[in-house]
Amino acid sequence: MSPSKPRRFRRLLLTGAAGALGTVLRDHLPALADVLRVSDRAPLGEARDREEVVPCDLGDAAGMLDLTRDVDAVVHMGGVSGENRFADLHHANILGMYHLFEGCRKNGVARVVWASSNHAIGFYPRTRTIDATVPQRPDTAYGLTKAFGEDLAQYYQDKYGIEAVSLRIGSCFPKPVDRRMLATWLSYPDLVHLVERSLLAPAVGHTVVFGVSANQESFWDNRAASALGFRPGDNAEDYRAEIEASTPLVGPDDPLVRYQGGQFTAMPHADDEPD
Ligand code: NAI
Ligand code: 15L
Repeated sequence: MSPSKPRRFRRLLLTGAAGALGTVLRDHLPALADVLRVSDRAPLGEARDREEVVPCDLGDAAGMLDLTRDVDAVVHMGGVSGENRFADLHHANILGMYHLFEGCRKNGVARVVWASSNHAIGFYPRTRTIDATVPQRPDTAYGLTKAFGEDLAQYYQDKYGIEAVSLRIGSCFPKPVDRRMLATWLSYPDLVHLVERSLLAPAVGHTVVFGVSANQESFWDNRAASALGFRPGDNAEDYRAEIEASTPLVGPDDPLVRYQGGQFTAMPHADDEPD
């Protein structure tokens, strides 16, 4: 984000600001807002210049109502970020999304950009190219909570006019580290660009997009993100030789290569007692 651009928002809220992606966005979102309000239940350190630090648990309805007050838009990265016990997923990803959107409704927040996940559609085979309009096929209880979040965002758009962009993020890491990520990787610079476009694009209604770089290998048709002005600059292909040299080739029935959600499709149910 260029610091020379005029700042578009008076106050932006960033949740999950202590997490991996929140930490990246915390460095860049100040270019867009006079004040960045950062929140998490984990420690966030001292407030930086033009920042407000407001700790909050997503499961705290009253806290979330306060957190969303006097905010123009939200970048919601907070939540349980992988397969987990349903009680924990329910607390952060289901109740948390509900509290967030209720806060936005009651406080008149115009737009929410939030981290859904490819695991909302993880059971599509890799042989099929899908766009963001296909029915959800969650691959885990985690993916199920992301599918719920997308439906919740649609509901609040249809009924209350809150705009939202649901980012079905692939694999957002400094670089791809396995063969699946040659297709699913989202670089940090492309994440920042996608969030910026999702905040600034006009009239998004509720838009679902894939959070993925311009990877040569791909099973996602991301025209919906292009329509927001997203022009990714990175390509996982640059890492192919390194990854193929360092990771084993697996057979065609291995979940890693059979389904878009990879190994998540084969994860045990987190609430089962271990044998
Ligand atoms: P992370 O686990 O590093 O960060 C999540 C943050 O949410 C943490 O700082 C955590 O303290 C906070 N959090 C969890 N439960 C909370 C609660 N009850 N109240 C308040 N804060 C709570 O995850 P990461 O990688 O930064 O991901 C951010 C978002 O993006 C998550 O929602 C994740 O599901 C989603 N995502 C990430 C992908 C990736 O490749 N990193 C891929 C797809 C989706
Ligand atoms: C996700 O949703 C997770 O948050 C992240 O840690 C990765 O596992 C990613 O999906 C992925 O599919 O690679």
